[in-house]
Amino acid sequence: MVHYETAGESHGTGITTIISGFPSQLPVDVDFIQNELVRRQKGYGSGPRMRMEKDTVEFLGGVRWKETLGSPISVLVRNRDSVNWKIQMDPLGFPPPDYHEVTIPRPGHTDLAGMVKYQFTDIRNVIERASARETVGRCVAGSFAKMFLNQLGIGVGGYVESIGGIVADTEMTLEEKIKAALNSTLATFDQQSEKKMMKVIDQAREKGDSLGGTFVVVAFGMIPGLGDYTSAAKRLDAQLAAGLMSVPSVKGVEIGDGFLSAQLFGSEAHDAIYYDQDREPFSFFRSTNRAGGVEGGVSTGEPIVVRCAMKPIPTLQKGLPSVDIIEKSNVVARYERSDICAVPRGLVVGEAMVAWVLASVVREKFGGDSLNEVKENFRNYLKYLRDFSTKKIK
Ligand code: EPS
Repeated sequence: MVHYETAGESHGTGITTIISGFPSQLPVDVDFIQNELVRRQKGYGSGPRMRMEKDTVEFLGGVRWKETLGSPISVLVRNRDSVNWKIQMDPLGFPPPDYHEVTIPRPGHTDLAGMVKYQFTDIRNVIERASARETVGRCVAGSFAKMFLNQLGIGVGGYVESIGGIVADTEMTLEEKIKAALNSTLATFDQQSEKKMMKVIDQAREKGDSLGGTFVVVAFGMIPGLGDYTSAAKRLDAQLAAGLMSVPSVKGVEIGDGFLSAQLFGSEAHDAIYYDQDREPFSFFRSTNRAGGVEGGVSTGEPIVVRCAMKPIPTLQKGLPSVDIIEKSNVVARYERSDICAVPRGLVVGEAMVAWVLASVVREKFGGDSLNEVKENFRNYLKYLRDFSTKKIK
C-alpha cells in the first residue's frame, strides 16, 4: 500500500524521494524532518563530506500548506558537493579528455560485483549510487512514517549499543537509553563507554582503518495484531529484517533476543502471558519481551526491539589488496574520502526503516484515505481490544 523510491547519485544534483500511499491531512512538521536529517549527518567518526552538506528538504509535490494531499509526495535534498562534480556527473555531457575511469575495486564495497553486473568499465558508475548518500532519502521517507505513526501514539527511537567491540552496558530501561542517546555524539547511552568508543575510532583513524558496531531500534505504543502469520511476505519480522538489511553496511538483524535464544531452553526463551484488567486497551501482557514484540510474524503489543550489526566502512585509507580490472595487476585498493565509523548515522537510517515498515503494516490494517478515517478505524480497533480484554468469550 505504501511505497517509496529514491533516485539520485552521491555527487549528482541531489537525492529525490517519492513516497506514495499516505493519507491526506497528515500534518507535515518540516522542523521535525530537518532534525532527522541533521541527526543522520552527525556522529563522531563522520567524514569531511558531512561537514560540507547541509541537507535541506524541498517539497516538489504531495504537500500543501503543511499537510499531505494523499497524492504522491516528492522531496528533493540537493547535494552541495555537486558543484565540484559538474563535469564528471553531467547527465548530458561527455567525459572530458583528461578523465580517468576508476578501475580498482574496493573490497567490501559493491564495486566489483556492481561493475560486472551492469557491464561498466568505470567503477564511478557503481560508487555513485551504492554510496550511503542515498540514505538521506530513506530518512525523508522515514520522517513521514514517524509523523504518521505519532498520530496513532506509536514512537520509534534507538541507540548505539557497541562500536568496534566496545559495548555500552549500563543498567537502564529502553526509554532511558534512547533519551540518553539523544545527547551523545555517538548516539549511545553510557558516557564511560562513549569515551572508549571515541578512543577506538581515533585509533582506527590513525591506522587508516574503519569500524562497525551495533545499534538497537525500538518502537513504543505498539498494538497487537500488526503484520500477518498467514503469508511469508506479510510477516512483520520478515518485513523488519528486509527493511533493515537494505541499509548499507548492515550485515545482521536480530529481533528481540534472537541469537541468545538459540542457546536457551524453551522455558527460558519465551514470554509468559499474564492478565491485568487495569491495562488499557489490551489487558494481556508479558513481564519479559524476549520476542522483541513479534510472535509468529504478528506484533504482540509489547515494544518492537530490533538489533542491527553494521560492518566497518569498506573504504580504507590503508587499502586491502585488490586487482586493477584493466591491467589485471595486483594493487592496493584506492582510497576515497569516507567516514571512519558510520554506526551513529546508521542508527538514524535504521529507525527510518523500522518506522517505514510499521507505517506500512498500519496502513494495511486500518486503510482509509484521510487521516481522520485512519484514526476512526484505529479507534474502533482499540475498542475491539478493550472488548476482547474484558468480555467473557465462550
Ligand atoms: C560514502 C562516502 C562519503 C560519505 C557518503 C557515503 O561520501 P563522499 O564519497 O562524497 O566522500 O560521506 O555518505 C554521504 C554522502 C551521506 O550523505 O551519507 C560511500 O562511499 O558510501
